[in-house]
Amino acid sequence: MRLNLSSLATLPAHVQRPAYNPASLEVGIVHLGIGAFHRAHQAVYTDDAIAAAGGDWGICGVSLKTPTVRDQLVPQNGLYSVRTVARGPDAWRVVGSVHEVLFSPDQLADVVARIARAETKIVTITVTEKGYCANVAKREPLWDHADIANDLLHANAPVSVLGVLALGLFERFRKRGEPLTVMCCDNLPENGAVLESLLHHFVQRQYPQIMPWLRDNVRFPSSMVDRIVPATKPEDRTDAATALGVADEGVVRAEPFSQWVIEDNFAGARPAWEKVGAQLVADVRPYEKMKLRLLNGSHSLMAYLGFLAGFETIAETVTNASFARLVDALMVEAASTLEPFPASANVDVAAYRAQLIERFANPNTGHRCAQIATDGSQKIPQRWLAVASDRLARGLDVSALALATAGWIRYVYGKDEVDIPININDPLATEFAAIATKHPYDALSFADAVLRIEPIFGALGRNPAFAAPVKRWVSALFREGALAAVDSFSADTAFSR
Ligand code: CS2
Repeated sequence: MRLNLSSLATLPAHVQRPAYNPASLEVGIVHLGIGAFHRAHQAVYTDDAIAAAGGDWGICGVSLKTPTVRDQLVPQNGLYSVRTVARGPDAWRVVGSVHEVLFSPDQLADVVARIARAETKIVTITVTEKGYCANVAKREPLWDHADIANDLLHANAPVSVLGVLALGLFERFRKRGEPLTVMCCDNLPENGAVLESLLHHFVQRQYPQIMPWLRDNVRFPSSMVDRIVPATKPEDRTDAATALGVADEGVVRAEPFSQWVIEDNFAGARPAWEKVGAQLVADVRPYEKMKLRLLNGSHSLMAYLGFLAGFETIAETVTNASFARLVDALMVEAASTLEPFPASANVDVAAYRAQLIERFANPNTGHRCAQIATDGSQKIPQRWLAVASDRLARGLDVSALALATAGWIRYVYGKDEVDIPININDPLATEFAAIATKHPYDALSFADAVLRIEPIFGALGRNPAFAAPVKRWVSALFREGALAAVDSFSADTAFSR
């Protein structure tokens, strides 16, 4: 038996299930990029909001790159379970908000029709940082990126998120042109403004005739999303079968914590997300900066150095005392660059930091360093390098950030500490491999060449106040390994306090 609308009634009592009839929903939201994160985050808020306040907020989930999720969820009528991995026993719930799942390369016409339908009020997006095919600093598409180049040439067979969205918007404009909200839910600073700019640039080239409508009718609120959602493990499927009594191919695992801060800037109606824990605010920037620089910054730090030191997961890494001190030092550096929150927000950065350590240390999350280590070229600019630039501009030191950056550089060298190749999953992987081949085991020249990759480092890579300590740490990492380097950093920090 499979989880689906007919088996829903057979679920054991301990499994939370939709407090409404999922079959009766109409689609009000199109979500592009229906991976595990969306299913454990926005879809859960929407499930709760429908239960709390009703509304036709069914989600049409779209995959752009692989049909896996569609193939898992269509036989289940969109239903799937979320396994919440706390320190105590797991909790299971079945989510009913996903109404339909499409794979855009196979079902493009349906995707476009969904975006164009008047009943669709909101498009949300999680395609990861690299999915935008963008120069984020310039807020412009990478015009020579293969996917963007394809979409400019074949407007009716787009493969990129910008191409699919532009085609859907063009169709919406041609039909009745109702206003629409498009909300980015990826870990990018000012993600709404970035997406708006990317899309405007793209549409300007592809469908210039809709620009006035686009400017006046389509809103791009920013949002800060947070929940640690590791990749689903094989045991999640076996355990789901036991917990639910039916098979669930779409199960996702997630930590108990969840946060969603949304800029209150919608073109039309939206689910009552504020009734179920989301915060609707005038300005998301202070929240997103705190989350990106403290949570994601620490994550990336642990991912590279923890991996090199031989740790499998974030929890193992953060429970090592030297790593804990390094994470703390990175958070101190990052915290000094945050923006003030409005007094009414009631945010306590010290408590937030302590809570992060608790979350990282949850032994049941099973969040692998190797998973977070992917796509570093797309992540480290907003997680670390912006922090380093801010601090250097104020004459402050960048000790922990320099070691973090060195850890990433050592990682993209592509061989671990016992010379086993590392599978570098990054859009710039070929570039890193070419640099490594040119400078075999030459820590300084390798580091120097990587620091000169302009799209990642910009001017910071040429600033000796940053480059010099980074290079020193890269040498130390090649010489002594990550564990020894982190130990010596931690000993120095302890000494200097
Ligand atoms: C992680 C994030 O994979 C990564 O890069 O840092 O996915 C992180 O788990 C989420 O942003 C938490 O909200």
